[in-house]
Amino acid sequence: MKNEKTLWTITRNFGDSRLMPELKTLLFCGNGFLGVQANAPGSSQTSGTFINGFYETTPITYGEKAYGYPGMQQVMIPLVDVLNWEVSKATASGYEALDISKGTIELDMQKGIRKTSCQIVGSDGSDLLIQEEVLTSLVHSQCLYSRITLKGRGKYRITRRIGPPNLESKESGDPRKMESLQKDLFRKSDYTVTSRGCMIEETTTSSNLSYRCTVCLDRFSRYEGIESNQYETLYQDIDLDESSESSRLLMARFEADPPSGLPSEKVRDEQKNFPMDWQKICSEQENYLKDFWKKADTIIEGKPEYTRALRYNSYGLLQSTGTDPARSGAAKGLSSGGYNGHTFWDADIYIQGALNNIDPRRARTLVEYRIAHLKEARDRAEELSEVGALYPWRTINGRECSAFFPAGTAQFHINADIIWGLKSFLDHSGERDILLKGGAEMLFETARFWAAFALDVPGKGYCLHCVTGPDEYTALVNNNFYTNLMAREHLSFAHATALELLDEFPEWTAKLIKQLNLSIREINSWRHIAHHFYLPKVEDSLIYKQDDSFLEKSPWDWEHTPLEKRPLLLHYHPLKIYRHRVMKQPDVIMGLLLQKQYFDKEVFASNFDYYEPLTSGDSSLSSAIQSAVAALGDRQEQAEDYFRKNLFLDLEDKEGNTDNGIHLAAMGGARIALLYGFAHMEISAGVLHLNPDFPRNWGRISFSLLHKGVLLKVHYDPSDQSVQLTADAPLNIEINETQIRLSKNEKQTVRIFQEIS
Ligand code: IFM
Repeated sequence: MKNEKTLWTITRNFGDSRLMPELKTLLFCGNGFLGVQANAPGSSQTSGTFINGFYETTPITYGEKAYGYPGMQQVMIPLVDVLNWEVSKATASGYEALDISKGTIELDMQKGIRKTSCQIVGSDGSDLLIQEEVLTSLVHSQCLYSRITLKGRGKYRITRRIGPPNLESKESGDPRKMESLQKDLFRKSDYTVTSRGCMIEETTTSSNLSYRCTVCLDRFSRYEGIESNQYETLYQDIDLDESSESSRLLMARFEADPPSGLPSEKVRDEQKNFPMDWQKICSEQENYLKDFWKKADTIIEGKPEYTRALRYNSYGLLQSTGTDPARSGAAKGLSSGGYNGHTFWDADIYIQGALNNIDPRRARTLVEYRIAHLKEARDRAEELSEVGALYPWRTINGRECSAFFPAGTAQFHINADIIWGLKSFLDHSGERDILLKGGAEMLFETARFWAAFALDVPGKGYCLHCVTGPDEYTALVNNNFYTNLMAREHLSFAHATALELLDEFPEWTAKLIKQLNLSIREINSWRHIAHHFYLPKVEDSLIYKQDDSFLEKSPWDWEHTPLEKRPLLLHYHPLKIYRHRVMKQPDVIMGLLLQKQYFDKEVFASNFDYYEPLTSGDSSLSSAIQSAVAALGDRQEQAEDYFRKNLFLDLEDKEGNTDNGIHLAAMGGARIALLYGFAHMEISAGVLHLNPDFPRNWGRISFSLLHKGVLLKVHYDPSDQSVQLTADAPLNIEINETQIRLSKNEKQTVRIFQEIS
């Protein structure tokens, strides 16, 4: 077993004062509200700083525009950079910048701090250690800290340049990157120098959003304001002739939508109360994380790299999602502006799916974000001449901004994904009050969409025509299996929930039904449609068809597709790809996984085997699902291969695009594969079921999960297939079909016997 501490840290080296591009995002720090990329000292690279959901809008230019195409793009934009600094040494003739070109950068996931260290030899031949610690507070979410410590001898000056971000992004032709931005992002920028730092307040040109950043130094020697659009330069002096080590702290407090026109005395007053006690900030951060890891940590004995990678993936979820329903979880989290900072179904399935039993507060926030945008979803349904509510495929502010409808708006499954998120949140947390706080309304309005959209085709049942499923290498098809299956479940759940609510809260529910102009007849029609939904299937076989025509298409010619032409989406016109039986990401098996209660091992195995060779894996959302379904189908070797591929996607930059941002869906996918796949987790009739079957070559596996507020700890030993369980409150649970009643803190061990195939 590696040294315990190294399993909590991610460490990388840098040289020439430059970070490798992927390290900026891999080692970002965030707290759900604020995100800041990794920086190297003395570097001209700016580190992107993001407020979750803070965006600018730009018009979308179409060659040929049709009715209902979104008009405006939303782009999460980088804000003022406060992590640009260098150190200089006092000499007889002034200050001389030190050449800090090499160093080490380490992300500590237990402490919640990123530390950059550079050891240099000063001009007098003595050693000087320079360290920066960066912390985005999980307790004070508006606050970002940078603390610089020098160890050595001499007099030094830290120069901090509080400046605009570098907007060098070029048109790349890669849809996964951030849109290139124009320079005049802000129509208004105010800079105020205060006695302890400075304040920057900016308002975007088109979206008209404002933020304020108040920078505060603990020991502030003097300031110098330079040209207006360069913001400020701040100095902190350190005299190491008096001691051999000294630190200087900077705090930047970011507020979204701040009260405007704050008088400078008020700023000064506020600054006095800013949390600036470093020891306290660190211990608050560590305590927060202690609590998080109690629920989120997974240890796989004998596989230290897996343990560390699992921690990194869960940590990424924590850093990129918060507790403010105005902000969701973007595909790249808060690590970059990749995918323009948009929220996709990644948030409802992969991110929330993982957070449901680690951090219900964050999971709930993701549901609340959707509820908060029901109005925009209703407007969109109306714009498309549909009924009820239709959520956007990609968005920040709740409005659709996907310019390419075949792989955008046509992914109608987003409605059912959001409701899968709602249902799974309810199953895990038991917080049914969310239904009364907008959840039921969202559920009913989105169900209405399906009820009107589905067409009853004689001989088949209810069909969905002209839709795109999760597999973006196939578009605008009839009866996509995933979409039909998820819509069917959505309608059943809406019907069942309406009846339950009528029973539990008759008056409240009757009022809602009236307000939505619903009727019991309409609600009952949801059950009828669900019962008669069509699922495409190959006759006399266990194979489900991806859609009505997919299996008839000609196979992709892999033999003549050189590696340089991968991923296909960057080298072939969509129409070429759409005509072939090739998949970007799992579709049928994803549906089987999310509705696993309806299928058995043989179905998982057959469909996994059938679709695996057709899946190009060009999407980072693939491996986790393939791992989970392989595990459910008892394909242990493949399950582990895909698990590993997914787990190290960013840590090893497997797709060569981590510089565009981390892949938050894959990060959530790691836990999904672990629990829904290897541990066969399911909740049925309110009871948690587990049937762990981890690879036999793994050592003991320890993981925890929260079920309706109860913390369950599970230790599974593959050598004798025993499961040891403890819970911090009484809990009923089923292990491999054996019902168990756990009393508070009681330890129980259960032996399970998996069939060896
Ligand atoms: O949501 C995904 C989609 O499924 C595939 N393209 C990338 C999106 C963001 O991760």
